[in-house]
Amino acid sequence: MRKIVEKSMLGHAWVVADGASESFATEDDLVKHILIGRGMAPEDIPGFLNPSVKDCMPDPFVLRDCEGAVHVIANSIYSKDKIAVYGDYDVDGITSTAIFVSYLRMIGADVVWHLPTREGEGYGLNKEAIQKLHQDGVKLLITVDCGISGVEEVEYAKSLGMHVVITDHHSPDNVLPNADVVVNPKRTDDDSGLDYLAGVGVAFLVLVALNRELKKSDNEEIAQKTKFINLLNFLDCVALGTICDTMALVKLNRAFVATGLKVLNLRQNLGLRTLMQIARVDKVSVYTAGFVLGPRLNAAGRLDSASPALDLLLTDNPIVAIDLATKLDQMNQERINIQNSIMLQAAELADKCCQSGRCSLFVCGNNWHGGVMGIIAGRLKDKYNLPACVATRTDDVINGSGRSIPGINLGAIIHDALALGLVTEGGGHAAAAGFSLPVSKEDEFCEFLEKSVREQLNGDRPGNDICVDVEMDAAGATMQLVKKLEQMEPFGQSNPEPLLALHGAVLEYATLMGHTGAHLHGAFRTSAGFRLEFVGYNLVGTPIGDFLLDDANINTKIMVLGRLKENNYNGHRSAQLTLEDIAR
Ligand SMILES: [Mn+2]
Repeated sequence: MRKIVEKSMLGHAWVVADGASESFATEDDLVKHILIGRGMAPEDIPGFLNPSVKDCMPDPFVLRDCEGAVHVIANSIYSKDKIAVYGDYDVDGITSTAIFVSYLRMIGADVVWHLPTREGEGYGLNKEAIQKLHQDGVKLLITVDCGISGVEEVEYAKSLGMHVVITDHHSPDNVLPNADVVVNPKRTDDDSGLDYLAGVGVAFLVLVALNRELKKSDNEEIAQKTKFINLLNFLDCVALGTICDTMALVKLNRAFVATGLKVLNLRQNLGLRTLMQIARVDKVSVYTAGFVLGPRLNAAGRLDSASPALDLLLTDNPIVAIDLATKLDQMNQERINIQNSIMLQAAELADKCCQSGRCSLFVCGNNWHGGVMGIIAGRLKDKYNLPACVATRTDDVINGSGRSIPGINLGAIIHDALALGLVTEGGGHAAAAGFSLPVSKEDEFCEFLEKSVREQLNGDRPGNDICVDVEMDAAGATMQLVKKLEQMEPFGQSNPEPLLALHGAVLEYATLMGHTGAHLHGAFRTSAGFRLEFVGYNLVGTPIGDFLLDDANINTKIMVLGRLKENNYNGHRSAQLTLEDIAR
């Protein structure tokens, strides 16, 4: 890594990967340089630039026990058993349930579903729900995006005589549930290399395998039905779940999302089409999937039950779709209001926490709404660049959610805390985790979190360096460059939009933008003599905002850091820099 700026206005060092900054003969090479600078092997680049499900799709049987799952499910279908799909209240869980239920309905199976409530039931399998399903005559229980830690619950379902197929992508504990079959790429004995899939990605692969099996079936009626099924149509849901679960958009995930966005934009799913209309989404991108559609699908589960979101994905009635989409839109607004009021309190506590010199944040309030803990933890993590846990205290119990920064495995910390008895329930991934503990353990947990984070940091403070993809003259920031960089789409987790450090930008003007007074826009002049327009979100009140809005700095030559996008203003297309930092 080569340092190009020691200390920017926001206090960061800017570094570029060696090799990424070499002069490039053509712009094609620029994209290649960026990818190599990000650590990609040259031979992987062509596949990356042309993501196709056909090329990336493995035989689903590479997933450990996928074959077994297909047999158990197919047998239930042949015997006309009642099947329950058991999911989760977040977008990944809802979309997983939607594709499984849709498929089983298409094939003519007798299928019901269950999504637990966040507050009443909590994440994962629970015995009350299993008992209810059993009473309703369910013979086969299929979990999606959950189930891997339900050892006791699976035991219970088996004792009632149910068959159980687990499909999940969460990290297993030491003991796997004693289900008929467990499909989970994170099983230690699974060597598919597909551990980066979302729950909906795992569910999709099982469906691909199941469909292939049923096609060959002796049962004419079922084999006939498979002829009318095109599983690629489910990729709208697969893309949504993968994006909203913030999975890395690499390999098969990248192909799922690239193709899934196309399916989303065909607007085949009535519910999603209606939600797009109500949310005024013209074209779905990773951004709109993650920040416009996702929050609306999540909103119901945050406030109450996620069922309306699943109903929306499954409905074929336009009146019902409008009704549900409107309801989700309103619930999302309600969620934002709740979140904003809690955010004010949480930010104050986090400030104190941070001033004490901690490397981890733990903030807890009385009777905060549990459904927004994860979102607030994410905001605090971004603001302070520290792993953040946000929790609500109700009676004697604390329930919380955490979000972590690269390099700190929060899921492992929660697992350790569970093993030590500091939390009563908990689990998660490196970047996100959830937990519950008694109030009496609050201080001890808070200290354990700090100690564990410090151990993982190994004496460092979380990195303050910004990795730049390309260092170049501002004169190169043109529409041609934007078009080249678009080859790297879809952007998202593990594939951010390229970050450019541009030399020789001369400030022409800057002014406030929008009604909140937090954003800026303006223009730089470049050595080529043209204007490069910029926008800066939430920069007012920062050293950058102060610099740009000071007329004394007009005509000053600076280095600017940002991402280049196409700006379409009344049909006039131009390259526009989303400004993130400045160096003198
Ligand atoms: Mn998930």
